[in-house]
Amino acid sequence: MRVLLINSNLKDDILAAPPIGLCYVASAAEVAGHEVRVLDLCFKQRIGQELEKAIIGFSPQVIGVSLRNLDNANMLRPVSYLPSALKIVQKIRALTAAPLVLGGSGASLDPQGVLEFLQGDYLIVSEGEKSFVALLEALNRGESPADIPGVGMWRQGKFHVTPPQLTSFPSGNPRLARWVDLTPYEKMGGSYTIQTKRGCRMRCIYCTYNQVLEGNRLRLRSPSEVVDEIEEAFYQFHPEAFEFVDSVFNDPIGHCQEILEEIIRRPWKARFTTMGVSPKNLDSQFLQLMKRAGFTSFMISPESASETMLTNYQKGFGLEDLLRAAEAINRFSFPVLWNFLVGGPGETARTLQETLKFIEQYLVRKKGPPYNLANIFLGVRIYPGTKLWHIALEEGLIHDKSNPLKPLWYLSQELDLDRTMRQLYRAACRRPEIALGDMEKYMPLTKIFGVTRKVFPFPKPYWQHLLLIHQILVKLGVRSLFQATGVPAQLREHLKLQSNRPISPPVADNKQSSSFLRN
Ligand code: B12
Repeated sequence: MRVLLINSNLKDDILAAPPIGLCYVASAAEVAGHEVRVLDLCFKQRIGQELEKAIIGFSPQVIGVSLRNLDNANMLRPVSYLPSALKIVQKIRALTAAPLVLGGSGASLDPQGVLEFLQGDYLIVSEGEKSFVALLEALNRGESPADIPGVGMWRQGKFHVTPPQLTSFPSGNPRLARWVDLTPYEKMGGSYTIQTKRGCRMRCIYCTYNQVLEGNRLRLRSPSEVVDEIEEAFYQFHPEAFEFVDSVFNDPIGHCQEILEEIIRRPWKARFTTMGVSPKNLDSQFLQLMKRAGFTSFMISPESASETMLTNYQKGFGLEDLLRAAEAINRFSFPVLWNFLVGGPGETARTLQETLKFIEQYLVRKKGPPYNLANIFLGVRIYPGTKLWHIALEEGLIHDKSNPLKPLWYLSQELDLDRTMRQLYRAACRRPEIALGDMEKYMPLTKIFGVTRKVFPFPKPYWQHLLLIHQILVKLGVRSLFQATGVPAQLREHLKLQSNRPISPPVADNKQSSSFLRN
């Protein structure tokens, strides 16, 4: 069949992410004998014309659209990506009657809601390779795909979905650069992305990885296969850096070490980064291995530095692990982006103070250049299928008709919002190492890095330079102006509206929970 796969993610700033998931699906469909084309709409100026060109010239028999993000999961600066995705789908519908299949992490988080909102014909929950290929075969034979694992669709007016089967890593090399032009991503400081495993065995109460997206059964790729993929890309496309996109890069530690050792054994030298490093098993020896393999930066998400909150979030590590990791990190010169989540169950002014104290004690380096940036988000996004969803239901923060497509937030009722905002702003105005979620409004300005890169070739990834920008802003006193008055009142109003159960439900009654990946 002629299959057109479209990336609807238009986020084109320094966090631009090449659509690796869509490439996995494209490669699987091609291997199965289909004629496949990929249209990446990120960085495109004229979306309508791009769609016309791709659809009219090719006459696809099936169209797949990836929805990576529903929103930016940031309560202080909420942005929904659904309106732009809807416009893309509407344009596609105006151009062709080909069946439209939705997929991607955004689509998997609320399959029924997304299928309904984006008016798709089918939706693939969780990983796409096997389910999408089976769906194509069923459509080709004129059969119903209703029994294929991971397929969501309308049946007799009702939403029907079958649980996905996540038993092994379903494919090898997604051949990212075969499908997508990585040049604009590289200009924005992006990297060639690599996945070494699927599944996450952590049990963080708010997280979707182990519940909804990848399941909690680890499915590891062989280290040599992973490094072969890197090697092939290194010689063919010469990317400036590679980025591992695993949920948690260093779990299981043995598998991760084997990959790093295999990289070290190869004759080339590449640069690496990743977003998913856990403080558990993070010591000087491991960091040394990362450095030898070519790591130059990474992200880490402890979410809190309060023992109470680490327990409440079920992070799977304690304060001792975190302090040991921070001390080890400070012995190296990696730029590190630390993510913190303020406001989960049990958060109080005291637990927040413990986190801020940790940041001041461990992330503000006493001597030498600063390398740590603490990114603090207030409010925890509540996703269906997670433990936090049930906690929020019990506490009345959401109700049984809550619509997950609208960002829903958990904010500890033990927090005084006015005081919390003061605590956060004061800390952020004092320390350039602290960025608050509302700084995301300046994210589009980061495109300047892409424009000026020839004159100022800053090292990549560009997020590490946010620290310099914050330093300048703090010195100039500009950061104190950011203190948005009225924010606590707005947040309170949002939470009130969110907890009000509507008289007529916004979503159909036959809604199913997407928690079927839970063991
Ligand atoms: C790594 C990562 C990042 C890295 C990306 C680095 C990079 N260069 O790519 C960084 C840290 C930069 C990042 C940033 C953000 N992220 Co992020 N990220 C992830 C993470 C952990 C992995 C994504 C990934 O690459 N997976 C590997 C690929 C292979 O998997 P996949 O995309 O899901 O694809 C499979 C299926 O979905 C499906 N599929 C995919 N497309 C299609 C299409 C069709 C047609 C079909 C049938 C199937 C299909 O098949 C694929 C193969 O099996 C996910 C969580 C997760 N575990 O998935 C969050 C996640 C995607 N991120 C999320 C968010 C919110 C963001 C940000 C908006 C945060 C922010 N405020 O800035 C930004 C957005 C960045 C952007 N450009 O879009 C959310 C999205 C949920 C939501 N609320 O909408 C997630 C799900 C985490 C969460 N909170 O649950 N992220």
